[in-house]
Amino acid sequence: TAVKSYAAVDLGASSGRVMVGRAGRDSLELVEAHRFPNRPVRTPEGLRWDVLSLYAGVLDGLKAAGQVDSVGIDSWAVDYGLLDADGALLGNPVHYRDTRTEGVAEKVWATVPAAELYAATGLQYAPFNTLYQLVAARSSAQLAHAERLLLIPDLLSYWLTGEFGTELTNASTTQLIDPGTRDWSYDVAQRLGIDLKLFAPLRRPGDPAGLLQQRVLEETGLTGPVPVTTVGSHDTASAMAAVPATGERFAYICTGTWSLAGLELDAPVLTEASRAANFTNELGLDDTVRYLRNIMGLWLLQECVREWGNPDLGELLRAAAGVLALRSVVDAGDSAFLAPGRMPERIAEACRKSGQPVPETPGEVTRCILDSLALAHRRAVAEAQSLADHPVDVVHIVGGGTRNALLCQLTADACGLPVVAGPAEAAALGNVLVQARTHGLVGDRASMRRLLARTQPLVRYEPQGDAAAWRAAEARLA
Ligand code: ADP
Ligand code: LRH
Repeated sequence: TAVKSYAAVDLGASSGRVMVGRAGRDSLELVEAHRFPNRPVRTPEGLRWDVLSLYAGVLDGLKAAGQVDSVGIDSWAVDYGLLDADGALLGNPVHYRDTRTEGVAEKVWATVPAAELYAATGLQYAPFNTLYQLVAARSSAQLAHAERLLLIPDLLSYWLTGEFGTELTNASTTQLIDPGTRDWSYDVAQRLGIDLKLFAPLRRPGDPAGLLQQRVLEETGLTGPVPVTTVGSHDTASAMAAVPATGERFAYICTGTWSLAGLELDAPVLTEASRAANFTNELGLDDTVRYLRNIMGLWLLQECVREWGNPDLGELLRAAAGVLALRSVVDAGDSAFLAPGRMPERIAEACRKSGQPVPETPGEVTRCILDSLALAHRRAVAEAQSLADHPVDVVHIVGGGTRNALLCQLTADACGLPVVAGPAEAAALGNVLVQARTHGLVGDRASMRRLLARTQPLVRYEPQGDAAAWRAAEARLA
């Protein structure tokens, strides 16, 4: 039977990669063509993405990938580039961890109260939602000169094809989409003075997104025509599409720079209790809702490792495994940990403030981070089930964090549920599968998941240890 090759461009906050997926009716194989660091730059104006270096990585990756039948692009959410009337990029895209949105939410809520905003958009409060970024930029010269706003994957797609579009799953992270109509929230935008004409027309996973331009073909050595196919361009939407669940009663945790923990639902949960618990309703593939909470994730560890001069991760995790469990925990959902810098000290301060032993060695700090993440996973999985009235009996972990066996075991222990870990490159696999489906190689979402469960190496962790210890640790943070 036919096997086709798809290039998945997947840009995470810590690294970008171009993966090649070979998919057939009963086969799925993923190989890495090229991986490159994603290093934000602190300029005098603030924290910026080095989007040209990312684009160079994409071109190198497509060259290394060789001839493919189609290309799909996904990346982290919320951020964007602005283009002038000539289609030229205006400045470097602002990083969602930049401080420009500090204090902006209060201004927004004075016009559209937080409860109304939640009812209209279903999005959790996060200072970096595109809506707050645009309000923060309202009087900037750059925005005044902008004709077009392209979310990061749409910007790269534009550079590759010359065509504009706004992909829906990622658009749902702007806080300008109504999860009920799956169209723009015209009223919210108008009241906040956000010009929706900046956005290119919406497109959905599976829609054609143009062909690689002649210059791109020359640069990459590919032979045209090579189509770009719209995928779930939000990395978390693509990762969810690659959760290898075999039933309906599952929770998922996408672990990488962030931990995104929650459920796949048919309809948004817009209750006041859900808003108070800060759960978000982002849009997934095929009219699904990604009901989840953002947890700081392995960002906490990445920042410590950077501060410690990049010691070996394996050794650090072995040291952490030897540290007394649940000695001290921090609230891994706290946006106090959002900004970069001084992470070991900030974690120590949080432990001191809550009257717990202060972790000193890198092994102790690492253990504190992993225990805290597992505890936040437990809370999110439990609260999502009760807020959405959707019980689960298994937790799927996907993303880079599946390579961290200690984190997976602690998550199983904390949740009191079996954990199935894998695939690690879930976003790239979801990206490949949507391309394969568009070109007729796989069927619906359930058959995509069955294919994953059959072909991808997965590791199962049974819950162990003392459930009371997790309850007690949770109480310490209350
Ligand atoms: P993102 O897409 O957000 O950049 P990834 O999904 O690539 O993130 O996950 C990156 C994280 O995965 C790293 O920060 C690290 O904590 C973890 N990780 C990657 N490789 C390993 C490994 N070999 N052992 C343990 N953890 C790993
Ligand atoms: C993960 C992610 C997450 C968003 C964050 C900004 O990469 O896309 O879903 O909340 O980045």
